[in-house]
Amino acid sequence: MSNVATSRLFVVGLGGNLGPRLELLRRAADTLAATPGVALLGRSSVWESPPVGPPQPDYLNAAVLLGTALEPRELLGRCLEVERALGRERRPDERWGPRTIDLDLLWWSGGIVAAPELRVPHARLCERPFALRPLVELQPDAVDPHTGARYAELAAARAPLVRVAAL
Ligand code: A4P
Ligand code: MG
Repeated sequence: MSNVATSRLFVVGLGGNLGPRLELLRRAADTLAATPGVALLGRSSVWESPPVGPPQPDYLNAAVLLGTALEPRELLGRCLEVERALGRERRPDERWGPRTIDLDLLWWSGGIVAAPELRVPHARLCERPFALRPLVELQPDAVDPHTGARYAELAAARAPLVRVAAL
């Protein structure tokens, strides 16, 4: 049994559409789980969907449930490190472009974070089945702190995604 302090729960979304997609999602989950002070409490399924945004390859998406005493900004910093370690390259001129790996803080147990560099829940969570679906596998009763809407209901109202694997 881990003795990591897990006073905060986070759901981190994983997505990618370049390279060995499934392997990269699994490596991202394992690398996050190896972070000192972070306990991996759950893994969602892996879901495939067409891209939202410019034409590009289809995405795989998943999520992990983490318990930690880290602050949201500290965990965001760790996510950016893991993205870099797995070969993420950012092109400043291109929004929603293809990527090997994208890690987003989708939701946490502490309510709303609204800073220029970090918004939690993720700003586009409610519109995105590929983020909602894995989130509700891990936190079926979670609600949007802005509106009180249940994420499970928002996910159910969207077209179903294709489940391709366990994470
Ligand atoms: N940032 C602010 N809030 C957060 C948060 N909650 N989690 C800031 C993570 N980062 C957050 O992110 C830019 C900056 O956002 C970060 O440095 C952080 O300070 P980024 O990863 O460089 O940019 P991005 O991911 O391209 O931007 P964005 O707007 O977050 O993209 P999305 O919304 O993640 O969309 N289609 C499918 N089917 N599946 C996908 O996963 N993903 C995208 C990217 C587009 N289409 C997709 C998918
Ligand atoms: Mg991102």
